[in-house]
Amino acid sequence: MSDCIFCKIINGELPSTTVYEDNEVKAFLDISQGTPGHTLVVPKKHVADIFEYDAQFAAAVFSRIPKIARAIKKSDPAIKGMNIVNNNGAIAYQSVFHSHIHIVPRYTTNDDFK
Ligand code: DGP
Repeated sequence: MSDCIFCKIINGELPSTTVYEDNEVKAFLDISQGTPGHTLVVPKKHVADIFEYDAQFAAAVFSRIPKIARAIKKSDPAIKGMNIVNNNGAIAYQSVFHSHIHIVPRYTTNDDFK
């Protein structure tokens, strides 16, 4: 999709800080950094939301999450947990309409949460 921010990040037309990448997904730091290390896992194929996933695509995308989450957790001993969130539709607070999964690290205190 030519006007999609996340397609442009995946294609290297826009900068991002890559956390992980393979044939199916790219994971990069969320620009908002809700907490430090807030990461988006984004399928390389442009799909708007979960309603466009079939089982095989879902398996490919979601199977990456535990590995990426573990790597982020390992990167900082202060990370004590994580929220893993997938917003679908404007009413559910989706603002970028290229499907993505948020990984939001949680620390000893949540004082840094915005
Ligand atoms: P959502 O509201 O679930 O659609 O989340 C979209 C997220 O995308 C939001 O937390 C901010 C992030 N975001 C928006 N534009 C950019 C960008 O250009 N670069 C990066 N890294 N993140 C972005």
